[in-house]
Amino acid sequence: MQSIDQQTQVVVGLGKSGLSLVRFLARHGQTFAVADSRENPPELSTLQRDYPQITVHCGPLSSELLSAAQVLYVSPGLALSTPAIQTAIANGVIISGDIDLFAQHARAPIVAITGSNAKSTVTTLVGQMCAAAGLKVAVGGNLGVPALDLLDDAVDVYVMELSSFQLETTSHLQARVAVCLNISEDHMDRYVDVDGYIAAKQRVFNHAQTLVINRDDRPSQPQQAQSPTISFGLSTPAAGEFGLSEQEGETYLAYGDQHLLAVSALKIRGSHNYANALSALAIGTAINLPMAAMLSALQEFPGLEHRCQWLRNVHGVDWYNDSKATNVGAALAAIEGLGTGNVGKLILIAGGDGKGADFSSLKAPVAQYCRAVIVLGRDAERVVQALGGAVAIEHVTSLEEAVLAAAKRAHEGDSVLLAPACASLDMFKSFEQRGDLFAQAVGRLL
Ligand code: UMA
Ligand code: ADP
Repeated sequence: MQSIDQQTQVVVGLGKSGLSLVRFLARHGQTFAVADSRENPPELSTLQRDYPQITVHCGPLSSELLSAAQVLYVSPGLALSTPAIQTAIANGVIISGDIDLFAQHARAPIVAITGSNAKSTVTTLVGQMCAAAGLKVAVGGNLGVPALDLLDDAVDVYVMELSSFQLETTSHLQARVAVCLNISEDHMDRYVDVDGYIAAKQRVFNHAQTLVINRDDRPSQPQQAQSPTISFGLSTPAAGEFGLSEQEGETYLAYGDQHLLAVSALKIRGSHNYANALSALAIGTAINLPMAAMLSALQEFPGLEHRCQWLRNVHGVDWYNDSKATNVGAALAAIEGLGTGNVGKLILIAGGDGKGADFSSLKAPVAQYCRAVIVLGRDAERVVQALGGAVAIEHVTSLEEAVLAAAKRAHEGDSVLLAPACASLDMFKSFEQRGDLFAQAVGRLL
């Protein structure tokens, strides 16, 4: 057993990231301890089975242990404001995380993708573009495989989804390309104010070689850009920019004055998804992917499950599953994204665990694009209050009921959209379960 004062490094947190750190540090023959504030962290049994020699401290974090370290590798789920971590910082302990170590050991360029929404969609799409270009690509981070588990000298490019939590502990990213896709309020239970949240996201740009910038979204842009930038947005692009361009009644993805692909050729729907396609093209351009490979991947991309996913058409009504709209920004994007292109109206299904969010920004787009809103879940009444009579409202107590209510209210040409603007945890195990149950109920419609 190692004593506390021999430990110069402590892995704080024993979930997925913590275990990936343990594997990495052990593989490199390093001495370290592990601490987790939970009595029984998720990866404890794996650690005890595979690394019985490593000291683990479970239960309330000890300031003494953490302050005696030189470096803490803090897991993303733990706030840096945690008192024992703050004491360690005050004692001069260096704070780092898995992404820092990953970046220091990656031998291939890193594409770093953050933002409040669309990270998983764009990360997956860029990964598919790289594969279509014949590159050996590793995709992960906040999505899927933890960063350190991706390290492999045979990889040509890493495409990484990064959360604000991961970026907080990252000082050495130096991405080949960095993007913050968009900013809308989220995780306000973790940050003092929205500025703290934005500052964490903006760390993605630190020492990046090329910055990809959303020209429609000021808060997502770096304060000052010293590196070359490529912008994307829904307006007509200037030379060197990505945007949308109209010709003979058709809307095209465009690069400067070059029309690339009609949006009608995409499988992903809604103007927010056009922005996602444009951001992926900008990222791919920054790493010199051939345009033909990018466009072929883009045309094939069906989108991810539970993200504005088209399910079926029943009696002239399209049904969409956007269960991943767990915050107001994502729901707004879906309502506006589908609403603008639609001939009919939307029937919105919303509500759940609102995480203390302010729903008032839903009122105007709901009034403009929706025929009715079906509400359910713990914060249903808060959604109703925020909508302030903008549209017809119906309360239900289950998703099954919501589907039947929406089917009754929809007219031919309308779309029904599950975009709850809320987390699912008051009624479901996860947003995936909520989306699956919705899809099953829609599948049963005759
Ligand atoms: N926790 C404690 N005590 C500890 C350590 C953690 O109570 O000592 C709690 C945290 O408060 C949190 C939970 O344990 O509620 C998980 O935290 P973690 O840091 O151990 O999480 P990991 O299992 O390492 O998973 C993390 C990401 N999770 C979070 O950031 C909360 C995963 O993203 C990511 O896939 C994984 O690392 C690999 O990189 C998930 C996520 O929800 C998908 N991310 C958030 C999001 O997308 O909104 C940011
Ligand atoms: P993340 O990984 O950032 O959570 P996802 O790709 O999983 O991103 O999508 C999360 C939610 O954001 C989904 O509800 C999706 O429909 C919505 N969304 C997709 N693109 C955008 C966009 N450009 N702006 C805002 N919301 C978006």
